[in-house]
Amino acid sequence: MVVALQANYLAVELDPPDQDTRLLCTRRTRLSHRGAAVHVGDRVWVEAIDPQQGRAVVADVEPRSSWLTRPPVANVTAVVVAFAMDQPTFDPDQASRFLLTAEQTGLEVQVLLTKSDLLSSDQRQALVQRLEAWGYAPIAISSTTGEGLDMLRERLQTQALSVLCGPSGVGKSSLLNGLIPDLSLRVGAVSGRLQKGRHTTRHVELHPLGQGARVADTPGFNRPDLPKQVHNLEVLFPELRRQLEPHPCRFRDCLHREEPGCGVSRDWERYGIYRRAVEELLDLSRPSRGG
Ligand SMILES: Nc1nc2c(ncn2[C@@H]2O[C@H](COP(=O)(O)OP(=O)(O)O)[C@@H](O)[C@H]2O)c(=O)[nH]1
Ligand SMILES: [Mg+2]
Ligand SMILES: [Zn+2]
Repeated sequence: MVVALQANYLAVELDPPDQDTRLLCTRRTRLSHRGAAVHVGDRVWVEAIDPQQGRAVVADVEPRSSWLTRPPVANVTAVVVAFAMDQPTFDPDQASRFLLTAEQTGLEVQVLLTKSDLLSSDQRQALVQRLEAWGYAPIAISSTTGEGLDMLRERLQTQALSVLCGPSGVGKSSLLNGLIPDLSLRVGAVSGRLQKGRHTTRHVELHPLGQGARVADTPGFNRPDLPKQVHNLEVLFPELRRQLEPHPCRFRDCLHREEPGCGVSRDWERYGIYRRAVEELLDLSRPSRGG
């Protein structure tokens, strides 16, 4: 599996993960000629292995089972989305953009609420319940106190390849450092506004988490785009999905915007976020009126 891209080289680990099997690889020219891009997460065939130098050549790429564009990672099996309980303050709009992006993969989505040490237990519980009402089962976690780390490790170990995403500064790299003792990823300070947009995690790299499980830390970016298809939105909100599964709306192609007779309730926290997302996507798809 390709675990990192380093300039023109691919860092490849043999399966199952094992410390001593990392190979620095070039790629066969016919691979480049075929235009086959090789990405982190790809399963590849290597040849011309030089165990002394730890070198090899990538000869071919296996078909992908999934493909994430941002960050570019192949064969992801689960998406883990981290939000800070505080510092930075929980932002429901930003969180929803990350969650919609994660839901678009169709993969399992696990929510983490980080820096739980910064809130009182009442405040923590309120935030956990809020995310539960959104249809998630969040894990409250703190790299400072260690809360939730064991549960997270167990979850991740059941997944061949998890990707950890979320806004920058929420503590993703700190979490991985806590999970994988020898890792020492760079951790960024988030003091003040000047630090916004400064991302200390610059490349996607996969880290082993025991037998057959890997996790990727991802460079932070703070405002993912909305999904492109307005009619897909309803399936990307788990709490709306749950509402529609037993009682599908009787109108085909309904966008559930208070159309007379539409059965979708307005009584859920993110209804406003859903509505704004619908309007934004409809605006984008309208032909521009001059200018
Ligand atoms: N209070 C508290 N601070 C944390 C925790 N985890 C990370 N931090 C701090 O948050 C900042 C950003 O952490 P980092 O891991 O780089 O976040 P990333 O950008 O998501 O990778 C650093 O100053 C960390 O020391 C935590 O559990 N509790
Ligand atoms: Mg980081
Ligand atoms: Zn409807």
